[in-house]
Amino acid sequence: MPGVTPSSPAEASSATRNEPMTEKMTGAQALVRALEQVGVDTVFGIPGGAILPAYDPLYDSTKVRHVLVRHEQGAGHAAEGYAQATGRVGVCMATSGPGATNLVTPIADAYMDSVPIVAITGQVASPLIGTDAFQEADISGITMPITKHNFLVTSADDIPRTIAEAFHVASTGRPGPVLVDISKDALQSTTTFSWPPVMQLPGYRPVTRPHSKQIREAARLMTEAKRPVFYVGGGVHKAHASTELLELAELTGIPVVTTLMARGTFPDSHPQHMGMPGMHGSVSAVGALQRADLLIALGTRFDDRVTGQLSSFAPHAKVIHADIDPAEISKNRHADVPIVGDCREVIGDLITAVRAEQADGRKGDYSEWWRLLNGYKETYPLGYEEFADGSLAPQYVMERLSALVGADAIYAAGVGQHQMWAAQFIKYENPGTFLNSGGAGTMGYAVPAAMGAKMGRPDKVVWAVDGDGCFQMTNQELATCAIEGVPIKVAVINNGNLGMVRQWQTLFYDERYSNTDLQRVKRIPDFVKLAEAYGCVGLRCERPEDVDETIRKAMEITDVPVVVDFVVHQDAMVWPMVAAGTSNDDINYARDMAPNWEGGE
Ligand SMILES: Cc1ncc(C[n+]2csc(CCOP(=O)(O)OP(=O)(O)O)c2C)c(N)n1
Ligand SMILES: [Mg+2]
Repeated sequence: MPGVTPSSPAEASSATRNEPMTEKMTGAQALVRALEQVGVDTVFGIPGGAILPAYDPLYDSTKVRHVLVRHEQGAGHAAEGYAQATGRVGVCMATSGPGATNLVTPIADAYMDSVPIVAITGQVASPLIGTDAFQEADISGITMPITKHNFLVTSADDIPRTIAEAFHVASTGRPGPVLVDISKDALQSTTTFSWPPVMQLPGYRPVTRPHSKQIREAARLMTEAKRPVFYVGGGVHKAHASTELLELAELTGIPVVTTLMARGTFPDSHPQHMGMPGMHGSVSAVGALQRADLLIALGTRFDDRVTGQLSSFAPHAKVIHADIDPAEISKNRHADVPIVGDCREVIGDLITAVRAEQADGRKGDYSEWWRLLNGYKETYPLGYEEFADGSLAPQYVMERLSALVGADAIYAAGVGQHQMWAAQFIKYENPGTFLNSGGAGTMGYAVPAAMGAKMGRPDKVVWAVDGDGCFQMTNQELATCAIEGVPIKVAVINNGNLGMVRQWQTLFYDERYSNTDLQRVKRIPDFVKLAEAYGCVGLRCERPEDVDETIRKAMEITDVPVVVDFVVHQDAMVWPMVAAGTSNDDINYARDMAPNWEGGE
């Protein structure tokens, strides 16, 4: 990965050549020194008994800024937001037992969305491990299935090497979370620090160069196809390949869909962009996949939220599947042309191969295909219901945010209806500008992720778009933002409900609203007062005519965090929708309204 985090300790050492190569110090000092050497500038965490030795030398570090969060879950999501916004490894730190277990949710989240983070936890002293000691939890065991790799370190001598390995594993190949659990006695004992350490990762050699035969076959299929589609996932941005994607798309003229994790990787304004596929995707994107004769799947994993019922997904399509993780290929859908490699290299090689095809006089003809797809686009644009009583439609808030804040900002969404509206109605033009919890669907992601993103990219305007339910899970990090001077903006889409769950109750449970009403009438809590209590500015907006002015006001405040309570109608629903487990062909673009696929043909 480009950026400050070195991909190998050798690179790290070159920047600090003049420092002594070996020195006596404690394990804790070695930990802090190793973090400095791998280029860490920000750590999100909370101290406690087992990790306390590490916090002492951290206090003196001039290179590593520790951000004291209010809950370890916030630390983990902040590390994710930092990583997603910067392309570097995010770092969080916690003590043993409950501190460590509070990191489980963000670690799982990072695993599902392939986000490179390193979580450092203190562990009870090694003689106590396995004795049910105070604040003991087997965090490496607990996180085994949700980390790319994890380490339990019980000797100070192993700390620098383990840190180097952790950052290398987190950031190379398919990125992901790595946990380093260090016993208290390892932090306290003395070691000789030397850098760079020799990494011991036998068998870890991610394949990045695609096979040329597969690339040639892929280019041939692309030229021959009549109805091809680029199905682009989060891996393309992770490989920093959006420029190459644009070039390949324009070279071939093939339509592009961008998944929830890939929003912004291809510009929304581009005429070849068909929108987001999946459960709440656009009719044009879903229709393109269903009717395709070739999918060129790039850094994506055929998630059930995209495929719907797998057996009826894109039934006529051959599949080219490129991914850096061989385990993804043919996991859910058979790949006719499997390509293992880094998406940037894959796309670069595809450009060369397609050029060669074209030089030999073979060029794809997709004119019929475009006639059909443009018909879908025109007939079934994204739309929404406005309310006769003059109350606010949440989708309108998104449209105005998009128009007034623009595509240079970074947006971080929570999970629920507001997340889908943010994916649909904010227009993304740049990669890495829409952060959200796609794989795990973690409520509470938005505020801390926005904080991490803003700390990683202080030059950017960062908006959290959160639900009233999600916001109540992690809004304590507003205190961190206010104290640390991280002026994020939060748009709470306050529909008074766990809206997405309510939507399913409306559609599938006979409007029996069991435990989804957050009792907004009582205004508990009052989000404006809550914001003020946290040292932020609180604004409220309840009418469409006030939206622009409220957003402008929020944009003018740049020194403290701002929370806007957008009070919206509770009955707004997310459309289009493919009901879970059904075929994408049965998408509805409004309640009981299905597209006429043939009509466009
Ligand atoms: C931690 C967690 N708990 C429960 C859920 C299930 N869930 C998904 S969406 C949702 C409702 C979210 O409510 P809110 O934040 O108000 O967003 P809205 O859908 O109303 O926009 C719930 C409870 C979840 N995704 N994550
Ligand atoms: Mg809600």
